[in-house]
Amino acid sequence: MNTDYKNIIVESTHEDYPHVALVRLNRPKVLNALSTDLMNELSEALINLDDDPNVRVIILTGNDRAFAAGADIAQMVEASPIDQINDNRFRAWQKLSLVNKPVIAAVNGFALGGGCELAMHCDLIICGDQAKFGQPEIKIGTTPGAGGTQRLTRAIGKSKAMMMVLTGEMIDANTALDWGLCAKVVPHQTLLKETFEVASVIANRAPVAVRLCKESVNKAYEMSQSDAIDYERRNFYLTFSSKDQKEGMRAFLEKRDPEYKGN
Ligand code: CO8
Repeated sequence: MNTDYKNIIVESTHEDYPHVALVRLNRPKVLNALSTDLMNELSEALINLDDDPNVRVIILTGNDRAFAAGADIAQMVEASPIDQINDNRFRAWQKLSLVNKPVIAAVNGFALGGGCELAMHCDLIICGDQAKFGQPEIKIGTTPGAGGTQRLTRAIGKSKAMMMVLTGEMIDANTALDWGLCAKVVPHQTLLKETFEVASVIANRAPVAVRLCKESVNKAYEMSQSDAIDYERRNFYLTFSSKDQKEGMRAFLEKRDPEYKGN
Protein backbone atom coordinates (compact mmCIF):
# COMPACT_ATOMS: atom_id res chain seq x y z
CA MET A 1 0.00 0.00 0.00
CA ASN A 2 1.33 3.41 -0.99
CA THR A 3 1.27 5.53 2.17
CA ASP A 4 3.03 8.41 0.50
CA TYR A 5 -0.08 10.26 -0.61
CA LYS A 6 -0.08 14.06 -0.63
CA ASN A 7 -3.80 14.75 -0.86
CA ILE A 8 -5.39 11.96 1.15
CA ILE A 9 -4.68 10.01 4.34
CA VAL A 10 -5.30 6.27 4.40
CA GLU A 11 -5.73 4.15 7.52
CA SER A 12 -5.86 0.56 6.32
CA THR A 13 -7.84 -0.70 9.29
CA HIS A 14 -8.88 1.04 12.48
CA GLU A 15 -7.72 -0.66 15.71
CA ASP A 16 -11.18 -0.54 17.32
CA TYR A 17 -12.96 -1.60 14.15
CA PRO A 18 -11.14 -4.44 12.42
CA HIS A 19 -11.89 -4.78 8.71
CA VAL A 20 -12.96 -1.12 8.35
CA ALA A 21 -10.58 1.21 6.48
CA LEU A 22 -10.71 4.98 6.58
CA VAL A 23 -9.72 7.32 3.77
CA ARG A 24 -9.62 11.03 4.51
CA LEU A 25 -9.55 13.75 1.84
CA ASN A 26 -6.80 16.10 2.96
CA ARG A 27 -6.56 19.47 1.22
CA PRO A 28 -8.04 21.49 4.09
CA LYS A 29 -6.84 24.91 2.84
CA VAL A 30 -9.06 24.62 -0.25
CA LEU A 31 -11.93 22.73 1.42
CA ASN A 32 -10.70 19.46 -0.10
CA ALA A 33 -11.14 20.68 -3.67
CA LEU A 34 -10.91 17.63 -5.91
CA SER A 35 -7.80 18.18 -8.01
CA THR A 36 -6.80 15.59 -10.57
CA ASP A 37 -3.92 14.52 -8.32
CA LEU A 38 -6.29 14.02 -5.39
CA MET A 39 -8.70 11.97 -7.50
CA ASN A 40 -5.86 9.83 -8.89
CA GLU A 41 -4.60 9.15 -5.37
CA LEU A 42 -8.12 8.40 -4.15
CA SER A 43 -8.92 5.94 -6.91
CA GLU A 44 -5.57 4.16 -6.42
CA ALA A 45 -6.12 3.93 -2.66
CA LEU A 46 -9.66 2.61 -2.97
CA ILE A 47 -8.64 -0.04 -5.51
CA ASN A 48 -5.78 -1.12 -3.20
CA LEU A 49 -8.15 -1.35 -0.22
CA ASP A 50 -10.58 -3.31 -2.38
CA ASP A 51 -7.77 -5.83 -2.96
CA ASP A 52 -6.76 -5.97 0.72
CA PRO A 53 -8.21 -9.14 2.28
CA ASN A 54 -8.25 -7.52 5.75
CA VAL A 55 -10.58 -4.77 4.59
CA ARG A 56 -14.32 -5.36 4.26
CA VAL A 57 -15.76 -1.84 4.33
CA ILE A 58 -14.25 1.54 3.43
CA ILE A 59 -15.22 4.90 4.92
CA LEU A 60 -14.51 8.04 2.90
CA THR A 61 -14.51 11.31 4.79
CA GLY A 62 -13.17 14.88 4.80
CA ASN A 63 -12.87 17.18 7.81
CA ASP A 64 -15.30 19.13 10.00
CA ARG A 65 -15.53 22.03 7.55
CA ALA A 66 -15.77 20.16 4.27
CA PHE A 67 -16.19 16.73 2.81
CA ALA A 68 -15.24 18.40 -0.48
CA ALA A 69 -16.25 21.74 -2.02
CA GLY A 70 -16.10 20.43 -5.57
CA ALA A 71 -13.65 20.17 -8.40
CA ASP A 72 -10.62 22.41 -8.07
CA ILE A 73 -11.82 25.64 -9.69
CA ALA A 74 -8.30 27.10 -9.82
CA GLN A 75 -7.18 24.10 -11.85
CA MET A 76 -10.07 24.41 -14.32
CA VAL A 77 -10.73 28.12 -14.76
CA GLU A 78 -8.73 28.66 -17.95
CA ALA A 79 -9.02 25.12 -19.33
CA SER A 80 -10.15 24.43 -22.87
CA PRO A 81 -12.34 21.39 -23.67
CA ILE A 82 -9.23 19.71 -25.07
CA ASP A 83 -7.32 20.43 -21.84
CA GLN A 84 -10.20 18.75 -20.00
CA ILE A 85 -10.03 15.72 -22.32
CA ASN A 86 -6.25 15.45 -22.05
CA ASP A 87 -6.39 15.78 -18.28
CA ASN A 88 -8.17 12.39 -18.15
CA ARG A 89 -9.81 13.52 -14.91
CA PHE A 90 -12.76 11.17 -15.30
CA ARG A 91 -10.62 8.04 -15.53
CA ALA A 92 -10.16 8.24 -11.76
CA TRP A 93 -13.92 8.63 -11.28
CA GLN A 94 -14.57 5.59 -13.49
CA LYS A 95 -12.15 3.57 -11.37
CA LEU A 96 -14.23 4.38 -8.27
CA SER A 97 -17.05 2.37 -9.83
CA LEU A 98 -14.79 -0.71 -9.91
CA VAL A 99 -14.62 -0.95 -6.11
CA ASN A 100 -16.55 -4.04 -5.02
CA LYS A 101 -16.54 -3.45 -1.26
CA PRO A 102 -19.04 -1.06 0.30
CA VAL A 103 -17.83 2.53 0.48
CA ILE A 104 -19.59 4.79 3.01
CA ALA A 105 -19.35 8.56 2.71
CA ALA A 106 -19.12 10.26 6.13
CA VAL A 107 -19.97 13.88 5.36
CA ASN A 108 -19.38 16.85 7.64
CA GLY A 109 -19.53 20.39 6.28
CA PHE A 110 -19.72 21.11 2.56
CA ALA A 111 -20.36 18.43 -0.06
CA LEU A 112 -20.66 20.61 -3.15
CA GLY A 113 -20.37 20.05 -6.88
CA GLY A 114 -17.87 17.23 -7.42
CA GLY A 115 -17.93 16.76 -3.62
CA CYS A 116 -21.65 16.00 -3.67
CA GLU A 117 -21.07 13.78 -6.72
CA LEU A 118 -18.28 11.95 -4.89
CA ALA A 119 -20.54 11.35 -1.88
CA MET A 120 -23.23 10.02 -4.24
CA HIS A 121 -20.64 7.75 -5.89
CA CYS A 122 -20.35 6.02 -2.50
CA ASP A 123 -22.80 3.29 -1.57
CA LEU A 124 -24.40 5.18 1.25
CA ILE A 125 -24.07 8.59 2.85
CA ILE A 126 -24.10 9.31 6.59
CA CYS A 127 -23.81 12.97 7.48
CA GLY A 128 -23.32 15.27 10.42
CA ASP A 129 -26.12 17.66 11.36
CA GLN A 130 -24.15 20.65 9.97
CA ALA A 131 -23.57 19.09 6.54
CA LYS A 132 -24.56 20.98 3.41
CA PHE A 133 -25.10 19.42 0.00
CA GLY A 134 -25.34 21.21 -3.30
CA GLN A 135 -24.60 21.27 -7.02
CA PRO A 136 -23.50 24.92 -7.34
CA GLU A 137 -21.87 24.58 -10.78
CA ILE A 138 -24.60 26.77 -12.29
CA LYS A 139 -23.34 29.66 -10.17
CA ILE A 140 -19.94 29.49 -11.87
CA GLY A 141 -21.24 29.05 -15.38
CA THR A 142 -21.03 25.31 -15.83
CA THR A 143 -22.93 22.10 -15.13
CA PRO A 144 -22.33 19.05 -12.96
CA GLY A 145 -19.96 16.72 -14.79
CA ALA A 146 -19.34 13.67 -12.60
CA GLY A 147 -22.83 12.20 -12.58
CA GLY A 148 -24.59 14.83 -10.45
CA THR A 149 -27.59 15.40 -12.72
CA GLN A 150 -28.15 11.64 -12.95
CA ARG A 151 -27.44 10.36 -9.43
CA LEU A 152 -29.19 13.29 -7.76
CA THR A 153 -32.30 12.84 -9.91
CA ARG A 154 -32.45 9.13 -9.12
CA ALA A 155 -31.90 9.81 -5.41
CA ILE A 156 -34.37 12.66 -4.82
CA GLY A 157 -36.55 12.88 -7.96
CA LYS A 158 -36.74 15.29 -10.89
CA SER A 159 -38.34 18.35 -9.35
CA LYS A 160 -36.05 18.60 -6.34
CA ALA A 161 -32.99 17.77 -8.45
CA MET A 162 -33.97 20.51 -10.91
CA MET A 163 -34.30 22.97 -8.06
CA MET A 164 -30.85 22.13 -6.71
CA VAL A 165 -29.10 22.03 -10.09
CA LEU A 166 -30.81 25.12 -11.57
CA THR A 167 -30.53 27.37 -8.49
CA GLY A 168 -27.22 26.03 -7.22
CA GLU A 169 -28.49 26.53 -3.67
CA MET A 170 -27.44 24.18 -0.88
CA ILE A 171 -29.66 21.92 1.21
CA ASP A 172 -29.01 21.10 4.85
CA ALA A 173 -28.54 17.69 6.45
CA ASN A 174 -32.14 17.15 7.55
CA THR A 175 -33.44 18.09 4.11
CA ALA A 176 -30.96 15.64 2.58
CA LEU A 177 -32.36 12.99 4.93
CA ASP A 178 -36.00 13.86 4.16
CA TRP A 179 -35.29 13.75 0.43
CA GLY A 180 -33.47 10.42 0.57
CA LEU A 181 -30.01 11.67 -0.36
CA CYS A 182 -28.46 10.39 2.85
CA ALA A 183 -29.26 7.41 5.05
CA LYS A 184 -28.69 8.93 8.47
CA VAL A 185 -28.00 12.29 10.17
CA VAL A 186 -25.94 12.22 13.37
CA PRO A 187 -24.42 14.90 15.64
CA HIS A 188 -21.45 16.31 13.74
CA GLN A 189 -19.07 15.65 16.66
CA THR A 190 -19.77 11.91 16.55
CA LEU A 191 -19.97 11.43 12.78
CA LEU A 192 -16.93 9.18 12.45
CA LYS A 193 -17.78 7.05 15.46
CA GLU A 194 -21.36 6.53 14.23
CA THR A 195 -20.13 5.74 10.74
CA PHE A 196 -17.62 3.22 12.07
CA GLU A 197 -20.50 1.55 13.98
CA VAL A 198 -22.54 1.14 10.79
CA ALA A 199 -19.45 0.03 8.87
CA SER A 200 -18.57 -2.59 11.45
CA VAL A 201 -22.08 -4.07 11.31
CA ILE A 202 -21.63 -4.49 7.55
CA ALA A 203 -18.07 -5.78 8.07
CA ASN A 204 -19.48 -8.56 10.27
CA ARG A 205 -21.85 -9.79 7.55
CA ALA A 206 -20.81 -12.45 5.04
CA PRO A 207 -18.45 -10.62 2.65
CA VAL A 208 -19.49 -12.45 -0.51
CA ALA A 209 -23.16 -11.77 0.19
CA VAL A 210 -22.33 -8.12 0.95
CA ARG A 211 -20.61 -7.82 -2.42
CA LEU A 212 -23.51 -9.44 -4.25
CA CYS A 213 -26.05 -7.24 -2.41
CA LYS A 214 -24.12 -4.14 -3.49
CA GLU A 215 -24.08 -5.34 -7.09
CA SER A 216 -27.78 -6.15 -7.06
CA VAL A 217 -28.83 -2.80 -5.56
CA ASN A 218 -26.70 -0.97 -8.11
CA LYS A 219 -28.46 -2.84 -10.94
CA ALA A 220 -31.65 -1.02 -9.91
CA TYR A 221 -30.13 2.02 -11.62
CA GLU A 222 -28.96 0.30 -14.76
CA MET A 223 -31.44 -2.37 -15.82
CA SER A 224 -35.16 -2.79 -16.36
CA GLN A 225 -36.86 -4.01 -13.18
CA SER A 226 -37.54 -7.50 -14.54
CA ASP A 227 -33.94 -7.95 -15.72
CA ALA A 228 -32.65 -6.62 -12.40
CA ILE A 229 -34.88 -9.01 -10.43
CA ASP A 230 -33.54 -11.86 -12.57
CA TYR A 231 -29.99 -10.63 -11.83
CA GLU A 232 -30.79 -10.50 -8.12
CA ARG A 233 -32.15 -14.07 -8.20
CA ARG A 234 -28.94 -15.35 -9.81
CA ASN A 235 -26.93 -13.65 -7.07
CA PHE A 236 -29.22 -15.28 -4.51
CA TYR A 237 -28.55 -18.72 -6.08
CA LEU A 238 -24.83 -17.92 -6.18
CA THR A 239 -24.64 -17.40 -2.41
CA PHE A 240 -25.57 -21.08 -2.00
CA SER A 241 -22.14 -21.99 -3.39
CA SER A 242 -20.48 -20.11 -0.52
CA LYS A 243 -19.40 -21.66 2.79
CA ASP A 244 -20.60 -18.49 4.51
CA GLN A 245 -24.22 -19.17 3.45
CA LYS A 246 -24.02 -22.63 5.07
CA GLU A 247 -22.36 -21.12 8.14
CA GLY A 248 -24.94 -18.32 8.41
CA MET A 249 -27.98 -20.58 8.18
CA ARG A 250 -26.50 -23.32 10.39
CA ALA A 251 -25.52 -20.74 13.01
CA PHE A 252 -29.08 -19.41 13.02
CA LEU A 253 -30.52 -22.90 13.55
CA GLU A 254 -27.92 -23.71 16.21
CA LYS A 255 -28.65 -20.39 17.97
CA ARG A 256 -25.05 -19.14 17.85
CA ASP A 257 -23.22 -16.26 16.15
CA PRO A 258 -21.92 -17.04 12.66
CA GLU A 259 -18.21 -16.91 11.86
CA TYR A 260 -17.83 -15.68 8.32
CA LYS A 261 -14.61 -16.30 6.43
CA GLY A 262 -15.44 -14.61 3.14
CA ASN A 263 -15.62 -17.79 1.07
N1 CO8 B 1 -11.85 24.85 -5.84
C1 CO8 B 1 -10.77 25.53 -5.46
N2 CO8 B 1 -10.66 26.22 -4.31
C2 CO8 B 1 -11.73 26.23 -3.49
C3 CO8 B 1 -12.91 25.55 -3.81
C4 CO8 B 1 -12.96 24.82 -5.05
N3 CO8 B 1 -14.03 24.12 -5.42
N4 CO8 B 1 -13.81 25.75 -2.83
C5 CO8 B 1 -13.19 26.53 -1.90
N5 CO8 B 1 -11.94 26.83 -2.32
C6 CO8 B 1 -10.95 27.63 -1.60
C7 CO8 B 1 -11.28 29.12 -1.64
O1 CO8 B 1 -10.84 29.69 -2.86
C8 CO8 B 1 -10.55 29.63 -0.42
O2 CO8 B 1 -9.18 29.75 -0.75
P1 CO8 B 1 -8.34 31.04 -0.18
O3 CO8 B 1 -8.37 30.88 1.32
O4 CO8 B 1 -6.96 30.84 -0.77
O5 CO8 B 1 -9.06 32.25 -0.65
C9 CO8 B 1 -10.69 28.47 0.57
O6 CO8 B 1 -11.01 27.31 -0.21
C10 CO8 B 1 -11.80 28.68 1.57
O7 CO8 B 1 -12.99 28.96 0.86
P2 CO8 B 1 -13.88 30.28 1.14
O8 CO8 B 1 -13.03 31.40 1.64
O9 CO8 B 1 -14.68 30.54 -0.09
O10 CO8 B 1 -14.79 29.75 2.34
P3 CO8 B 1 -16.28 30.20 2.70
O11 CO8 B 1 -16.58 29.54 4.01
O12 CO8 B 1 -16.43 31.66 2.59
O13 CO8 B 1 -17.20 29.53 1.56
C11 CO8 B 1 -17.96 27.74 0.12
C12 CO8 B 1 -17.31 28.12 1.46
C13 CO8 B 1 -19.42 28.21 0.11
C14 CO8 B 1 -17.91 26.23 0.01
C15 CO8 B 1 -17.18 28.41 -1.04
O14 CO8 B 1 -15.80 28.14 -0.87
C16 CO8 B 1 -17.58 27.94 -2.40
O15 CO8 B 1 -18.61 28.34 -2.90
N6 CO8 B 1 -16.74 27.07 -3.03
C17 CO8 B 1 -16.94 26.64 -4.39
C18 CO8 B 1 -18.04 25.61 -4.49
C19 CO8 B 1 -18.27 25.24 -5.93
O16 CO8 B 1 -18.59 26.04 -6.77
N7 CO8 B 1 -18.10 23.93 -6.24
C20 CO8 B 1 -18.29 23.40 -7.57
C21 CO8 B 1 -16.99 23.38 -8.31
S1 CO8 B 1 -17.19 22.85 -9.99
C22 CO8 B 1 -17.39 21.19 -9.86
O17 CO8 B 1 -17.33 20.60 -8.82
C23 CO8 B 1 -17.64 20.47 -11.16
C24 CO8 B 1 -17.52 18.96 -10.99
C25 CO8 B 1 -17.36 18.34 -12.32
C26 CO8 B 1 -16.49 17.13 -12.43
C27 CO8 B 1 -15.62 16.76 -11.26
C28 CO8 B 1 -14.16 16.65 -11.67
C29 CO8 B 1 -13.22 16.48 -10.46
